[in-house]
Amino acid sequence: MLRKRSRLIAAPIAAVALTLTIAGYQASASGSSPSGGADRSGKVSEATGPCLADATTLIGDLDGDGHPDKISNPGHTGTKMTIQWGAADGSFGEKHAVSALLGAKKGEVATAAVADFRNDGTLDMVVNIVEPADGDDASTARVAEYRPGPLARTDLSSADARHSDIGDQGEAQQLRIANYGDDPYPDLAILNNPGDGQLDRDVRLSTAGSGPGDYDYATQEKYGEFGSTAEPPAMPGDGWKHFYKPCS
Ligand SMILES: [Ca+2]
Ligand SMILES: [Ca+2]
Repeated sequence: MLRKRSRLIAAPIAAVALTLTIAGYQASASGSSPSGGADRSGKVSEATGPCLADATTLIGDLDGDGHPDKISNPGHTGTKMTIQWGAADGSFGEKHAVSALLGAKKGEVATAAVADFRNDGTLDMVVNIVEPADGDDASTARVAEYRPGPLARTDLSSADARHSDIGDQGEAQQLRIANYGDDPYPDLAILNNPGDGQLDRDVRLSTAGSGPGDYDYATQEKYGEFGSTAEPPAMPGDGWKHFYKPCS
């Protein structure tokens, strides 16, 4: 099943990569400044769009000041994410733990995923903060939101934040970027503990207007996986790679 799907999406990915290459070439050919200083009318994000410094490090503007920031996501899990804000000279500041910026309290687990979920040129974030239950029943997230960029440096808030249902039916242990359906909108894979020893890969598909959508049974059947704490479901580790090319 998985093998069949990966074969089917190989050609579209190649096409997307080619398109990106052409777009990058046109951007440099038209003389856009790579520092992003001159043209602030939306061309900046094209010329300095997000890129991968390595498999777990995304370079892109998260706070909307026009300077790329460094987002590190060790292990792809979304639980150890750090951000270093970029300066005008291209350097990066000190590492801030996303959990601290989000205001996670003692005993809480903060999980985040960063991508341009609406593919509108701004990086966005999905956040989940939950205090895991110690019994069989899962607890509900204290904060579960989709936060379209740009985000505030101080607390990663967004003027357009909205509730996400990722924390309503279980404890999200991991949030990962995924590519389902091979469209330009990054999707979410959630390692979800719904209680009673179950551990599932839940999915949320993104659309142009709204970013990650709500739980949908048909989608879950198609892309999700049911597992247990003893046999956890497989989780994607290459989500960013589908949507962002290496920084050259
Ligand atoms: Ca920035
Ligand atoms: Ca966006």
